[in-house]
Amino acid sequence: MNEDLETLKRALIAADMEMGTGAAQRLIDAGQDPKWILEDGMAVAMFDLGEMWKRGEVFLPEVVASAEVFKACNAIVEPVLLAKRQPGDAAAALVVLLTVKGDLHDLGKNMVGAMLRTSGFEVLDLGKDVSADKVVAAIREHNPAIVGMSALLTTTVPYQQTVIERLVTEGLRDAVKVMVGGAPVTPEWADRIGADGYANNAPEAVDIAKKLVGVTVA
Ligand code: B1M
Repeated sequence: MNEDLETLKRALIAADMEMGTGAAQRLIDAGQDPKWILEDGMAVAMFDLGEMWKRGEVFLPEVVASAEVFKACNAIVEPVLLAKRQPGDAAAALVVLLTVKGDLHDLGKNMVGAMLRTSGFEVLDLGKDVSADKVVAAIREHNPAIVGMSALLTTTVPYQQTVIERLVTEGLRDAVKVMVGGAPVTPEWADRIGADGYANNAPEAVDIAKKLVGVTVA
């Protein structure tokens, strides 16, 4: 157990900006792996916060505040992650990344984007609340290898299917691989909607993206 990582998790849950950014900085200064800080620390804390929210132990304003602390800590950790960028075999591959229409959750999607960039992918981030129209336009304009869709709400997950169906009607489905993710998304759902890949977390998203563009994963 790392004391600073535990402090960072506690700070995210308590929405304590000073404690959070301080712990994130100490972890970085100590040379800790940014992927580990993000996945084993920050993502876990937000999941725990979600469970507390479900149990009525915290409320929306507190979650909004925690998300702000998350962003500030991410601003300390992500540059170190990106500095480790290894162009590698995936360098030529472009990923268009987005959170689907109706959904404003973007912390996980941003984490996926950062880890893809670190692993040599180019990433065009369309942001959150993104419509199928925008996805179609981005594919036509940028010709990506992969479209990656994140969804965090049970009410917005079906929009991943809407986008895939739209790609079919636009004659674009064979031009691009589709990867889906987000906390409520399952491998079964990904299969059902005909996605090419599903990932449970950001490091896994990198492995799946590499497989989708034909790069051997060690
Ligand atoms: Co919201 N929220 N939220 N929220 N929120 C959840 C999702 C919820 C599960 C909380 C709960 O009730 N326990 C619940 C959804 C319930 C449901 O759908 N059945 C919920 C709700 C209800 C809501 C609102 C409706 C609340 C309201 O207004 N009454 C509202 C909806 C707004 C909207 O989107 N239209 C809302 C709002 C918000 C905030 C704005 C306050 C904030 C988001 C801030 C932001 O993102 N900028 C927020 C937060 C922070 C959460 C929780 C607590 C944490 C989400 C998060 O950031 N996790 C969340 C609880 C939970 O998820 N258990 C919750 C950290 C992040 C690193 O993890 O996003 O899962 P995650 O990403 C992971 C993996 O999923 C994966 O990799 C990431 C890294 O490992 N992954 C991918 C993600 N995308 C991927 C894409 C891939 C591959 C992997 O390929 C393309």
